[in-house]
Amino acid sequence: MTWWKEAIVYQIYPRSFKDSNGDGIGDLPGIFSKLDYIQSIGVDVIWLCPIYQSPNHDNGYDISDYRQIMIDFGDMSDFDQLLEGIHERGMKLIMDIVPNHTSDEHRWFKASCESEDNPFRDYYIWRKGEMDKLPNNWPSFFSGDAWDYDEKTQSHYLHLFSKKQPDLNWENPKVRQEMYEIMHFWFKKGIDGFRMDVVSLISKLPGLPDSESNVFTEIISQYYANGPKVHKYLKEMHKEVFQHYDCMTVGEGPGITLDNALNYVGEDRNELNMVFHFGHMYIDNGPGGKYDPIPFDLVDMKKVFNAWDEKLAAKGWGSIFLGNHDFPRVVSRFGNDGLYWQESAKLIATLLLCMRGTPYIFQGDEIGMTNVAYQSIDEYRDIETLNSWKDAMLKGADSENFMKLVHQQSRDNARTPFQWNNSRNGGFSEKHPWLKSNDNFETINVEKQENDEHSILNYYRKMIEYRKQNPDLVDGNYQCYEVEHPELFLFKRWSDKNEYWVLLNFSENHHNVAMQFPQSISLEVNNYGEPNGINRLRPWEAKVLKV
Ligand code: TEU
Ligand code: CA
Repeated sequence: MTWWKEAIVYQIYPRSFKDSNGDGIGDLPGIFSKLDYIQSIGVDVIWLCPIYQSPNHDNGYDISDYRQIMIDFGDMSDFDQLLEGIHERGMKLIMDIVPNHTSDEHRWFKASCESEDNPFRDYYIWRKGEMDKLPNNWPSFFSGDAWDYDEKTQSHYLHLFSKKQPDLNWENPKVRQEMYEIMHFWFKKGIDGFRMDVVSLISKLPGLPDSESNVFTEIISQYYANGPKVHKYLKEMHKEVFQHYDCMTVGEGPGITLDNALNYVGEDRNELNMVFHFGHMYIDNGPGGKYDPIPFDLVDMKKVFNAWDEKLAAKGWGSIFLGNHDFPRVVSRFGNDGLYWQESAKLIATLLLCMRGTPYIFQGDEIGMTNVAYQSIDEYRDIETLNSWKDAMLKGADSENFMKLVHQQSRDNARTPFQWNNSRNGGFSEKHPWLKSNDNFETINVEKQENDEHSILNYYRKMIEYRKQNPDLVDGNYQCYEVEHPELFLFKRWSDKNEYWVLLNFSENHHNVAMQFPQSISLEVNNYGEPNGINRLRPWEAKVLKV
């Protein structure tokens, strides 16, 4: 099996992982100092969120120089040391690259604004016209319009994200070459692959037509994603860059659906190894998006997993994730962060590590970090949260109600400082961190869980070890049972040689599993200390059985 199929990935949000120099911001030496910890979890690949030079309007997803390290995070020698430390421990590193847009402070964009005949003009997407007449009706991902006006040349430029993130014009072959050279630059340093930010959006619809939908997820899939040349570009990228290295590629793919996924990851396509799709991540979004939520339904989630597994089974490969730096904490969102915090965090680990595909663990989920609820909007830092707040207040929303939504949905839920121990700021930093620590660091932290063999952390270690010893869990067949059951997620994994059953109770209720298991079945992993009958499931109980 290829290494990236067997791998388990650990995602680091550098700003929030570990501060080494007391400025309140996580950094590369901080990560370096924790490599033994990361290795001890048993993961194989580290995915680093962007660490390039950036004015940090969107925490590094607005890059102003793709070949420099962000000053807050250290310098190139810190990077080289980190990469060496990762490789010395037998792990690999994938970098996060943002090919769809740059910062407005990137020298390309500054030049592009200079004049209509500047050689960099066509690096971006400009439309000449009057200030209050927008080129089309597209909304940005971060509230407001996807266009901003530049007086100097009396033109609008397109930005699908914030106005400080102008979209690049991939039609321009020079833009594509620049991006390929940047990738070579990092591969030559020895990195092992890329996670590619919103790569599904790089090819724009010809003529940039008005959207006829008001439902944001529809706008993404019908107007922003999967443009007519996206596969041309990805094949070119593969030919120019990826095929020269033994690397792993995963494309972040808002708008990628079951119907077009294989065009990106089909084995015969020479494009990407994997994509992140959002089928399950947008599941509780209403028509207005994440700040218009609808109740989460386990049956819907199972159907998403089942359909994607089936789609990719024969000639593709999936990525399995339940959270990242853009979503609420998994235990708060899909589990129970109150009475059954411990059990449900372990249940989520069981799901992640028993599915077919490459699992991605987001930092802190391995200790069950939870959502945060700051009192005031002033404590929040995330641009999406702050823009949504402003937008809602302008529209006259009730601030108390909207604050509840912020507590539930904000991306800052995932970005609070990592909780290492019960000292000041959870051991993340000596100084006031850039984003306030979650108050619960005294009860939820690494140090405490290291000393408890039944901790969530030690369960992750056990589950990872178990997956490694039972590789049929990586690529064996998958079948879900009792799909319509609203509280149980039951599935079988098997090969010619082995058969596994995974029983997950996503509720506080006791359940009996109707299945008849053979006498010879054994209980291999369980998130409760004391075993009970094979068919019985206690609240949030998770079991892995082997025939
Ligand atoms: O995210 C793209 C994306 O689809 C998100 O905007 C997502 O829909 C939203 O955050 C859910 O609330 C990527 C990065 O992961 C994100 O951090 C960046 O802000 C964004 O691209 C722009 O680069
Ligand atoms: Ca620092």
